[in-house]
Amino acid sequence: MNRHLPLCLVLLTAVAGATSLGACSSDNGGNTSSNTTAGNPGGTGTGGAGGAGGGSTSSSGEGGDIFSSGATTTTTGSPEICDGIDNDGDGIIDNVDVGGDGICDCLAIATLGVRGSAGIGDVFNTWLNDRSDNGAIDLNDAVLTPQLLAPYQVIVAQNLSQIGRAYSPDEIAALEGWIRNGGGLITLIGYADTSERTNVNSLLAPFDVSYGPEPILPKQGGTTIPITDWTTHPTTAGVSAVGFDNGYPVNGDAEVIATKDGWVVARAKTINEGHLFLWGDEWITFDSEWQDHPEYQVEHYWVNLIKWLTRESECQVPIPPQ
Ligand SMILES: [Ca+2]
Ligand SMILES: [Ca+2]
Ligand SMILES: [Ca+2]
Repeated sequence: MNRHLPLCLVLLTAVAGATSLGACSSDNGGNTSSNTTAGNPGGTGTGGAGGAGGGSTSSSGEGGDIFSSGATTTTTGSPEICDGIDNDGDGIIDNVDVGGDGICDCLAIATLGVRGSAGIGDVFNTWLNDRSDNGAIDLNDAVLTPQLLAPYQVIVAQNLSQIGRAYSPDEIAALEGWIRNGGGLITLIGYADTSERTNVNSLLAPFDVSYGPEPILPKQGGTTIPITDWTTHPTTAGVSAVGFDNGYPVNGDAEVIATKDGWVVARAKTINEGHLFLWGDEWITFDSEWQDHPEYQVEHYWVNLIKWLTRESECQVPIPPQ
């Protein structure tokens, strides 16, 4: 899937870290407006380990049981690197997490639309850049095509009302096809634009889910509304509360993940190897929500979400205890 990544790592290895990741990011999706300027120590470390890759051809011998879920899976002894191959033969492609932060270092993630500004900070800048080699690629208003979407494992739809057009049937079909082929999409809402449901609901229509028209759960007393009623699900493990402010209900044919005051505020759906998650708000994207609210587990929620959205055979790394 992330077929551009190996070149990045080869470059990093060849020059012993002298090449910045900025050079890599332009190769990954061709988007020059991304925020991937920060060098990442994890990338250098995994690149350096690539010298032992000559022995990785023995991984073919593990093919018979690579999808075994047992903890005693035999591995090849080759270090895992971000190259689209299961180098260590443990059944998972590119499962690298040098920092042990629960975010796969090889993760290929992109955002659509524009980020919110009602809170402070942005989960897709510093936080994600510190935890994966590539950070998040900002696709903003790019025309959705199969070629554009193919490099990414996870896509986050932010405020789609500012892209200056309605998504075309071809774009809707491109995103639908990407999910059915194993992509993971999470949609956010609640940016307080009166037309904000139109574009996101058009992208969601092929999956029979949507955001309802009722603005719900505005802040009270200057603080977000705690969401506390959760379904047992991989995305909610260890999560007891996160904040919500002025979002929309999540309707349609998908598993209920969270509710508040009779409204469904999150749903999840698995489509083939792909995953779809709808959250009824955008306040989980603001760093201030987990810095100002020790009673919330927003950061842990994101780690859970990104892992669940990522295809099960790729980039799966252990989630550390909180
Ligand atoms: Ca592996
Ligand atoms: Ca690999
Ligand atoms: Ca990481």
